[in-house]
Parts: sequence; structure tokens; C-alpha cells
Amino acid sequence: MFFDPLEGLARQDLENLQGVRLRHVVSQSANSPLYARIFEEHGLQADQVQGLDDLPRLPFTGKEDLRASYPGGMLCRPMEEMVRLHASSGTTGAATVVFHTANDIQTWADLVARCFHMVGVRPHDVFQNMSGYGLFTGGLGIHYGAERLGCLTIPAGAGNSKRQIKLLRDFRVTVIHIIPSYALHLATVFDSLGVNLEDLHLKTALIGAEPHSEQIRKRIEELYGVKAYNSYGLSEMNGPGVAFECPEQNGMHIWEDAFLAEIIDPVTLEPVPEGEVGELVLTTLTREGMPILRYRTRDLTRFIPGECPCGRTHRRIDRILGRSDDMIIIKGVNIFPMQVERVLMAIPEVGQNYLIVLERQGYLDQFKVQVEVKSEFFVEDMRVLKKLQDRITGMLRDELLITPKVELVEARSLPCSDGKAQRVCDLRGQ
Ligand code: ADP
Ligand code: K
Ligand code: ZN
Repeated sequence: MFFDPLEGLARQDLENLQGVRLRHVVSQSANSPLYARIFEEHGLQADQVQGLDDLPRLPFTGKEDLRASYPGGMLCRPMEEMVRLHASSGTTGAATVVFHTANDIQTWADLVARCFHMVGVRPHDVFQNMSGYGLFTGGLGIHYGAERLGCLTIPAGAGNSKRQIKLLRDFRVTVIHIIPSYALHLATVFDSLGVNLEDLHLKTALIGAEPHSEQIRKRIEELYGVKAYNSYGLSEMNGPGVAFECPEQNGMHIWEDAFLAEIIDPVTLEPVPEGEVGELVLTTLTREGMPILRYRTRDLTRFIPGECPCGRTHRRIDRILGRSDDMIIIKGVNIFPMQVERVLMAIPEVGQNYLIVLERQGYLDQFKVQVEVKSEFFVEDMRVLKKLQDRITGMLRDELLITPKVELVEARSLPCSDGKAQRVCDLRGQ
């Protein structure tokens, strides 16, 4: 029933396996210049970590450690054994690189194949990968997993909507991988290109790489006539294949045989009580080229308590609320872009894109939201638009507890990219 029997491993056995793997990965990581130094600074011997109970002894690793050890200071094997290099997309600051051995690439492909299989993808499916290739892990990372499963895999890459649609049609594509904001954008050109959902054969969309709300998932499912599943990963932990939704569509199973997961309070660095939101911290349990211990992802989520009806024993995390460094503080109020998105995307008149603009007027910060309106609702009658504007303002105020300035704009007028969406434009420093 499962792609890998490990998916249903009894909890106790899974934890035993994690303990054994943790011991191994800690002893291996001591061979890297970075961890050799960190262990020494902390007066820590690798053999002091014998199992899961010893986890708190290990220091956290941060993005700054990856930067400081650029390019090769975290390798625990000779560079000659590495076969692949990837980099983070650099959403925050300078890019960081991660290396993989041949075994690492294979283990990663297995994990991604496991995700695909979990949501019903099979070798007879035709799969189109619409994420960018190159250094970004959503390209090759997903690609190898789909091929590992046996799907005919089309490396379409990002952008070029016309060609995307031609490929979808000509090869009767059944499964796509696409960044959610680009999925919404691509759907806006369906009409102009004469695309009928009936001409397409899509049944599944794998969406991820950026935070998105349940409302966006619903929109994608309707626009494409598919089931859409959330996919989470980060280049430091390979990329895609870290956590993925099962058919229940209620949280993403973290593959705990490969990643040891903790959720901590970002201020006290202590674990949060089960079920509460905090920062996700991950340790690679199987990577041999460049293991990373207790990596602070900055991503905010929570463990979903209880067992999943699908029978997998690996714990689930909730959709990512945002990054701890995404939080906007305005007039003393903390706001996450995701809160704005949830409100907007539940309003039927609202189109597929929005942008938060932070400005400074005199000494005051201003929170402005530009909102695309679907063309059928973008009417000439100002009174109708004014009413819509007031309604959106009111709904945002109820959620955010400050009154934003709402600006209605025409569909497809806001900037969009075929990569990760830029939801916030901060002009305050200028
Ligand atoms: P960068 O940190 O430069 O964006 P990555 O390309 O490695 O580099 O992106 C990983 C990050 O993307 C994650 O840490 C997370 O913030 C975000 N991300 C990835 N998948 C999802 C998802 N399904 N939901 C929300 N955020 C996601
Ligand atoms: K095939
Ligand atoms: Zn499940």
C-alpha cells in the first residue's frame, strides 16, 4: 500500500531508528570543519550523543553558519565524492549552497517518489514540472523523484505560459508541479489562449515552495479541476520531499526517518507544547555528504496532534504560517502576510494577485494593500467599486486590528513572477 514500508512503521520503531541514525550522523558531522569547530567550542564529543534523549546537547545550526562555511566548510567527506550542488533561492540574503553525494541524490529521489505515490501518482501518469530548474531545488529535486517513480517527466521549467499549455495538451499531462502564485497567474491566461478544462487531462497539482492559504488551494483546485497537495521543503534539507500532504489534505507528513523534527519557541529556544506554533528545526538523518544538525528553518508551523487516518505514522505539520522574519510590525501590531491572503482569497470578487506595500508618510507607517479585482467585477460604476473597497477594508481591519488602505486594481496589473511571489514591498527605508 505504501511506496516505502517505513511510512507505516510503528512509532516506537521509528523513534529507535531515528536514535540510531542521529548517533551516526553526529559522528559523521564531526568530520566537517564547521562542526569540528562548533563541537570544540561547546566542549562536546560526538559520542556523547547516543540517542534522541541527547538531542538538546547539540547546538543549533543557522543560515549564518552555512554562509560562514561557504563554499565547502560543512562537507564531512572529500569534495571528490560530491556529485551535485544546489543553492537556496536567496529569499532572505545571500544564497547558501548544499552538496550531495550520489547516495544522497538517490535517497532524495526516493523521498520525493514517496510523496508522489502517496497522493496517487503512478508510473502511467504524465508529469509536467513547471518549477524553475537550475540551482533551485524544485526543478531537479522533483524531477528525479518523478522519474524514480516511473512517470513520463516533462522538464518544462518556469514561465512561458503558452508553451506550458501546449505541453499540457499535447502530452495529456495528468500531474503538474507548480508554485501556487504562478498557478493562479497561469489560469488567468486560459481564456485568452482558448483553454478549456475539458481539453486538459489534469487530475493532480503538487503545489509548494511558498506560503499559501487554504483559500489559494481551493482556487487552484477549481481553476484546474484537480486535487492540489501541499509540498514543503528547503534546500538546506535537500529541497522538496521533506513534508507532503497525504490524501486527507490535513497537514503534511514529515518524513521522520530522514528528518528529525522539533518545533521550538524562537525566543527561548525551548520546545513548544505539542500542537502549538513555533519554529521548525530539522536535522538530516540520512544525508552523508553534508549533514546539518538542528537547522533553524525560520518557518513557523505546529505539529498536528493525533494520528492520521491514512495510517502513516510520521507526524504532520500544519501549513507554514510564514517565516519568523516575514512578520511585519506596523503601529505596534504584528502582522503576517498570510493573514491578509486568507481574508482576500475568500472574497469572490478578488482576483488572483495582491501586494502589500509599506510606506512612510511623515512619521507614520502606512499599510497599503493593492488588490486585483476579477475583470467581471471591475466595473465603471464607482459606487459599486467603492462599496467593494469598503467591504475589503472592513474585513482586513477585523483580522489585522489596524485599518489598511485598500487600493483596487485591474486583474493582471500587479507584478508577478514565475518563481516565488513577492508579497510585500517595503518602501519605508527609502
Ligand atoms: P529560500 O530560503 O531562499 O527561499 P529555498 O528555495 O530553499 O530557499 O526555499 C525554502 C523555503 O521556502 C522554506 O524555508 C519555506 O519558507 C518556503 N516553503 C517551501 N515550501 C513551502 C510550502 N509548502 N509552504 C510554505 N512555505 C514553503
Ligand atoms: K511511465
Ligand atoms: Zn496521512
